[in-house]
Amino acid sequence: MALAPYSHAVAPGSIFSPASIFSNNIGNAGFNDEDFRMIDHSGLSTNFVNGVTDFNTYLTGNPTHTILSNFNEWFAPFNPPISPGVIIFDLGGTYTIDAMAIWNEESGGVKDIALYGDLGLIGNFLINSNYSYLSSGSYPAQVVTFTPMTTQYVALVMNSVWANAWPSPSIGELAFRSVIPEPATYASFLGIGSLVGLRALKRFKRS
Ligand SMILES: [Ca+2]
Repeated sequence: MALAPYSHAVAPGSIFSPASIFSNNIGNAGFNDEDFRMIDHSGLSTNFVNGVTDFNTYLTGNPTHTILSNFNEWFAPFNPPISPGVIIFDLGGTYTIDAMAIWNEESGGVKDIALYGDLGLIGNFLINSNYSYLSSGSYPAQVVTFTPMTTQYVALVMNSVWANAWPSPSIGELAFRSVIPEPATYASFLGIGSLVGLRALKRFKRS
């Protein structure tokens, strides 16, 4: 199953998944572990609505991801021949993002990653290992924040993984936060609105 590309309204500060996987240079382990398992909300303890649910509120509730891999997590083939692995996500439209929540798989999760958007490097990040969550049956999200970038595509470059060497990178789920406009944006908008209102009022008085 492939997720159809979509363009949707995204509320400021909301959480949303990429619409589709644009490319994946290291492939999938099997039919139960395809790459879209990390963008289809599978395995999450509580769900969210793309572009509607508030990112910060949702993450404050500590949503976790199951360690059961089948139909829930992406796994690359064992010992993928290409390094680094690069997965490019299509957000389904052009959005401004400033954070990513990642539920990093507990045994073969990614470690040192770089994110790139349409305008270049978003940032380099160390993603934690959640290996200790094997016994609990689920693992939490890690949130990384960065300078806002307006982009349609996000490339995730896997420079290293937590498991030994390069056996089988894996991610449970990831999603992004849309940017809340700066107060200055609101102020300028209100300024324009006031100016228009003033002109309308003057016209009204003249009539
Ligand atoms: Ca998942």
